[in-house]
Amino acid sequence: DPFADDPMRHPDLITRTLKPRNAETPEQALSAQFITPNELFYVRNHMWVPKLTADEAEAHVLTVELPDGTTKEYTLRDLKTKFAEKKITAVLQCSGNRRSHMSRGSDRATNGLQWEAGAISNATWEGVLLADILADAGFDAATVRDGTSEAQHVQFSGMEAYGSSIPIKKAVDPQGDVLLAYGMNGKPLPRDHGYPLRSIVPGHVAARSVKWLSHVTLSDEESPSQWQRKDYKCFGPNQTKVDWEKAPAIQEMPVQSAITGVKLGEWTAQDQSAPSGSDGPAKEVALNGYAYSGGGRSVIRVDVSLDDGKTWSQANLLPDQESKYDGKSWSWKRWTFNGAVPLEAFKTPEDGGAGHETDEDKNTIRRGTARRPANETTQNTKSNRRCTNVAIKATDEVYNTQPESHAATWNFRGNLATAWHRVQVCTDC
Ligand code: MTE
Ligand code: MO
Repeated sequence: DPFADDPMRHPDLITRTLKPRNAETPEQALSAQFITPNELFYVRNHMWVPKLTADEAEAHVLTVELPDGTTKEYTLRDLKTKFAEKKITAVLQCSGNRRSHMSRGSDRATNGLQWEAGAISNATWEGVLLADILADAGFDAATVRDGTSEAQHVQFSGMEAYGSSIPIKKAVDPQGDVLLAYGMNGKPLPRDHGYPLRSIVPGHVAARSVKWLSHVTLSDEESPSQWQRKDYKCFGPNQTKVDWEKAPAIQEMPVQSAITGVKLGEWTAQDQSAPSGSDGPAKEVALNGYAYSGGGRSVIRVDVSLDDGKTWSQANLLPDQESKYDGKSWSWKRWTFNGAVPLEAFKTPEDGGAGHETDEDKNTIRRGTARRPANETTQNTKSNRRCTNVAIKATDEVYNTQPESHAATWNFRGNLATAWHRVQVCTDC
């Protein structure tokens, strides 16, 4: 059993598969703090977890290979003692984050782990800049700027066989902040997150942040691995013939957001300033969640709709210390919203409403976007239960925003599920 030596995991992580271990951060922990605690950071492993003692870790060798085939070796000790340490607070998000929303929201299955909104986390990473190591190994970054570089890609290989690559431009960009990290939130990297060394590629899909890193290879080609060439790409919703070679590998992430908490409160007389303009009774609702965009683009606004997308208000972006690195923003933003859903927004399915709950408590919500078919009958006909969808979407600093429907961006691998996050809320009217 290659997984026999896998580490112990926190029981609150939501396990999707055990061997290899894939587990998401629970919703509450996504919004409870700006920095995700190490033990609740989501885990995405394609294989087993390499095991090194502390001594083996210090002696762990990173081999850097230049385009002419020459190599230079660095032990972890070398990296820690001979180069300036840099700390970067950055999100990692799997390309499959919210995949289950895409499957349910488009009524079309997708291949892959059916993540909810927890295949994303935020941490402060300690390490050395990849650009410093490449310079020390003898690579001249000026050749990238003047277009004479032989190397177009930096390939990363992990000890267990996983590999992927990033464009050389990102690797040598002084504002790229690509790290070779040995620390996570002030502690050595946990085994699940790459002990003793991993790459951290801020703003890019987490598949490029290679754990248990042992080789860095400069090449005119992308990593030959299946995870670079035959995975982590998107195709059109109705494209039947896919040409893996033609589609670019996902690198920078698009804008994303999710609702991680919903609480219904009392019935109140509605605030006159509500966008619906209604002054009838309304149900208090408190929402929270995260928003993030790739490429260092910061989220500038999160919009909330309490009536399934007809009218919108703005959420509060929390004053979390936003680490801006030369104008780049690698972290998520947390947001909160307090509002009231007007009575008339709650609909029964017969009204063409958002669905009909029969078997849950008053203040619970049903996750995702799945709607029951209109012709579905319900056992509990006495219920006055009415439902509506609350929805959110984020906009980043270049005014990219999230698409309305998953159907529009559906792809069979279920990558980059970034449609509005809709959550059904129900109450007895
Ligand atoms: N690196 C190695 N060596 N092996 C892996 O399976 N998975 C990748 C990336 N790096 C992976 C890897 C993927 S797809 C993701 S989403 C992130 O690691 C997850 O990082 P985490 O487990 O620290 O959250
Ligand atoms: Mo991933």
